[in-house]
Amino acid sequence: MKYSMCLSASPAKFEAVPFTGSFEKNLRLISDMGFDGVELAVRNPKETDLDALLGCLEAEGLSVPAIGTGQAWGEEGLSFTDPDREIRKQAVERAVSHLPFARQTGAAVIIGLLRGILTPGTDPVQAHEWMYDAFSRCCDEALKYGVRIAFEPINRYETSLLNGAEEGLEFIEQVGSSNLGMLLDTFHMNIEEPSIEGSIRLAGDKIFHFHYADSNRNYPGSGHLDFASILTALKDTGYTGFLSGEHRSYPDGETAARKGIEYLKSLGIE
Ligand code: LER
Ligand code: MN
Repeated sequence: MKYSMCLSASPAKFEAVPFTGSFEKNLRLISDMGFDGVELAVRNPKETDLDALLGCLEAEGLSVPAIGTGQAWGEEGLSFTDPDREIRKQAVERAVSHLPFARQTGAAVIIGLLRGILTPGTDPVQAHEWMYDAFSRCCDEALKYGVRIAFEPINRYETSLLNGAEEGLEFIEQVGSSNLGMLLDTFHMNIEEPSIEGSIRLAGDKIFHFHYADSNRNYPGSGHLDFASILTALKDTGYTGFLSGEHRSYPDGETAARKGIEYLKSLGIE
C-alpha cells in the first residue's frame, strides 16, 4: 500500500487535516514519517504558485495522488448545485482549472463538497440535474487532459446529496464517463454504509482514491474501525492507489499522522 497525507497549500477552515503552518517544514515531516505522497488541497490554482509547490514536493520525493477542491465550497461558497447559475458556472470553471496541474502531477481531481448541499427550497430532482450537468462537463474536460475525477460520497451531516457508495455508483454510471470514479472515506462510510467492507467490494475498480480516519475522525487505531478487515477488502478489489490520511490533529498533528501510518503499516497488509 502507498500512503499520502492531506495537506493544504494555504490556510483553511477544514479540521480533518493534521498539519498546519509552514508548507516546506510539513513536507519534510511527512516524508520523514514514511509517506509516499501528499494529497494537496488547493483553493484556487490561479492564485497559487503551483510550480513552487511542485519544486518543494520534488525536493522531498513526494508524489501527488490527488488534488482536493473542497475549499472552493468551504471558503468561497462555490457549488455545482447553487440556485444561482453564475455560482454553478464558477464552480465548474474552478474544478476545470485544476486540470493542468493534475495532468502535470498525475493526480486525480477530487469532487466532494464542491457538488454542494441541497439548498432549502431547491427541488432535489433539479439539484440532481445540475450535479449531473456539472460532472459531465468536468469529466469531458478532464478526458482531454487524461485526468481522472474522483467523486466522494459524504455523510448526511455535511450534505444531503449522495451520501453512500451505492447511490454514488449509480450516479457515476449515469454520468457514464470512463474517467469518473470514486473516493471512499472510512469516516463517511462508518456513518453511511451498511457494511464498509461490502461497499468497498461493491465499488471495486471504480475506487480511484481512499481517505482513512477512524470512527471518531482521529488517527487509525484511536476509534473502533477494523482496519485490518477494511484494508483486506480494499486489497481484494485490486486497488493499487494511495491510502490518504484525512483525520483530525488530536492530540497534535505530528503525533496523529505518525501514529496513524504506523498503525496501518503494522497491520501488514501490503
Ligand atoms: C473531504 O474529503 C471530506 O471528507 C469532507 O468531510 C469535507 O467536508
Ligand atoms: Mn474525505
